[in-house]
Amino acid sequence: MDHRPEKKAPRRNDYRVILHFDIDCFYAQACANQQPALKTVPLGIKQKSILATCNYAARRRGVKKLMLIAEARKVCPELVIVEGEDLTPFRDVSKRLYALLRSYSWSGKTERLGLDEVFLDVTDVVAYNVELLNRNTLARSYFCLSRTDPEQGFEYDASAFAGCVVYRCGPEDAAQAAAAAVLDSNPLAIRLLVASHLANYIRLKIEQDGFTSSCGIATSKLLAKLVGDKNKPRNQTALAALHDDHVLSFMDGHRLRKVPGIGAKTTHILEAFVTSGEVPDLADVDLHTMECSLTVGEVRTHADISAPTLQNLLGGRPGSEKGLGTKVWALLHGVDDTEVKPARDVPTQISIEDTYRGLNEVSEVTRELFLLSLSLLRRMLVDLVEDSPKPTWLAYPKTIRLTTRPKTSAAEGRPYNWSRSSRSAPMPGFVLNAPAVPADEIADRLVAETLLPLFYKLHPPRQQARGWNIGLLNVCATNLTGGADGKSGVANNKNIATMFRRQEDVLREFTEYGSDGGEGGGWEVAAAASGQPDGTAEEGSGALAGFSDDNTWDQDDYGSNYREDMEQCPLCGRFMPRFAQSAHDRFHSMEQGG
Ligand code: DCP
Ligand code: MG
Repeated sequence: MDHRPEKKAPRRNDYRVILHFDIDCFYAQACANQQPALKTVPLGIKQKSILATCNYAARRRGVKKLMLIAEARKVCPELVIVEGEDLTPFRDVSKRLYALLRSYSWSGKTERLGLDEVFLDVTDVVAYNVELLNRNTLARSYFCLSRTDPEQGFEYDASAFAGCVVYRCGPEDAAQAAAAAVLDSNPLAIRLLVASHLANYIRLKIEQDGFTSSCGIATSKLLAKLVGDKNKPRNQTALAALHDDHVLSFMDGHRLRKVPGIGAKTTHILEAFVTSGEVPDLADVDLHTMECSLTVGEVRTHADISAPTLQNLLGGRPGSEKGLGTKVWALLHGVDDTEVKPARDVPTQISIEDTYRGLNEVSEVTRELFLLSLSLLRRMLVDLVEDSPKPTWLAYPKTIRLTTRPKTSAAEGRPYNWSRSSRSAPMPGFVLNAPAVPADEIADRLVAETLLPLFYKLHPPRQQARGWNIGLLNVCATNLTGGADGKSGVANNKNIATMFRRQEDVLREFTEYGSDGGEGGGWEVAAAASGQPDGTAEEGSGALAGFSDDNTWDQDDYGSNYREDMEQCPLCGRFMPRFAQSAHDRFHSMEQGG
């Protein structure tokens, strides 16, 4: 008798149309816009000793994202390198581009992923415009961008797709796909075709704002993100996969690790199972040395793999997401029903952090807390204060939290989240005096009156003799109210000030200690985050962490050169050399909310 599991394929819903935009070499374009001479040279953006990114001229010469500066210089001696430590300009551009993208959404379903990626659910806009099509005059169609103002729109040729198309099982002539749409009257193909013109129009608008981008057009976030990657930079691709078989063959060719939602741990477990039939103990997993070329197809078609077996393999591990096996089984089939989350006007929290080689002196800690406070204030002013007609706080953080972590060395093999501990206090009312009072005055007071006292509670002066050895400081403005929850609307300065006075009387301080993660990895972070007494989420719980368990929607291939000293980020699952960790921590801390 055959005991092979039943391989029941999950059902895919194709009723949505989703666009995934990704700005090309984001930091590099942002810098080049500020210094146009950089537009024509191979350009790398430096953070500590690595390249956060590089432009495509540099990539053509062999430079890669996250390469060591020294190596990049060797590969491309003419590479121009620009400092990219200060993320403020990138965040500001990100916010502006996001607002532009949002303006094309009718449903408000516009979700950011990191600083330079946005999903738009345009199902409603597309359905409206499909209704408007006249089969006899397709080449002279008009795309309505507004339901109420017919003058807002553009002319387009609806007899052809805009940009590239992956049709049936591979990239084929867009004309063929258009034929499927028009001649065969395939409603899905028609919707994707119409959406491809909207994507093209929006990309042009982004270009008018100075940025080229890439876009994927499909029926889920998963498929849109994967297909958008097929033609980069400055291009777009629609996945006109009209039948289950087409979707499966599209998925099958991808490396497992490239699938958003399938992370390093999952990949490792599945690889061991597929290649040797063994189920590895997670404690034995050495994700640092993991190389995996396993494809989706190899796993999906494996005789012993099904939804229940995946649930056995992946589910039930400490901290693992409920239903992980079923989710992975769905992803292998190109099925992803997760919604594009509606936009928020203000972030849920704002945090700024940096890493250090071990701070031990009060003066060092004071200086760093001051710099972090300044950045935090700047961020708060950008994200929470509306400038016109006069500066008005849209939302206000009721709590300020300080988190620290000791410095560890690579040799100790500590997980990223090891020994993080935090203390929180009410946010002092004087921060509201910004922007009228200069930020450095407020930052000075914040350090002296709030942050240093919190620091001493975490690290009593009597312990200084043993060495505080601070490896990370994070200052977080959290527990936002006002516009933040989308309910209370816009608050004005006066009642915010009243609120501050009241809460300083009422709010009690609380302490939380980071879990000593043990095995490390994102599951532990998620667990640590869930226990926030103020009900807010921990760093990374914005776009990225909202998506996945042990993994990320935003993965890169970090190459194999750095494996000997690699560390996995628990927030997004990326591997990176330890020296890159600091820049990467900051990358996450800057991308929250908004
Ligand atoms: N970034 C970072 N550290 C990482 C990943 C990204 O600092 N580990 C920053 C630099 C990038 C930006 O975020 O410019 C966007 O990340 P992407 O992965 O989208 O990379 P790029 O936009 O630079 O390049 P691409 O053209 O491949 O999208
Ligand atoms: Mg990008």
